[in-house]
Amino acid sequence: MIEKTYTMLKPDAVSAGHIGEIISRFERVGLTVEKMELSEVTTEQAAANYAEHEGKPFYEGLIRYITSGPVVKMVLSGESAVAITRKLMGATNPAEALPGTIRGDLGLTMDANVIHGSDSPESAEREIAIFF
Ligand code: IDP
Ligand code: MG
Repeated sequence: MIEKTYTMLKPDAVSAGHIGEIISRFERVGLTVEKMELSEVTTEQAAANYAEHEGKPFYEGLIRYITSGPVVKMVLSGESAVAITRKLMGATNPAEALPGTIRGDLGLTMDANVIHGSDSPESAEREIAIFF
């Protein structure tokens, strides 16, 4: 099914100059960039995006990190866009992400794990409304 997903290149990806590399990986599998913006995330947007994690020990650090510098916000579309994007991203912890995945190749820590991607079409719809 053709669907949309929300993807965000985190501050470490932008400061390390990995924007082009990551977008290339998505384009290579046939996903389409529908919308894209480089800007900072507000505290309100961060809290809405990560509402499911409120109260967890890493929550405050996560909000601080995602608001610490410019990010690239994107809407990608294509066949199974959510699942394909998650597969290309790799495991949440870069130490466990396989080589060949975005986090496995470019990530170092749980905070600086390069990229956010929606985990379901429903999350994608909610997250796109937060950022666009
Ligand atoms: P995801 O980004 O792979 O969907 P989630 O579990 O939704 O992973 O967590 C959101 C973000 O919160 C992660 O990308 C990571 O940056 C951070 N995070 C998740 N779990 C931990 C943890 O146990 N310690 C520190 N940071 C975490
Ligand atoms: Mg998640």
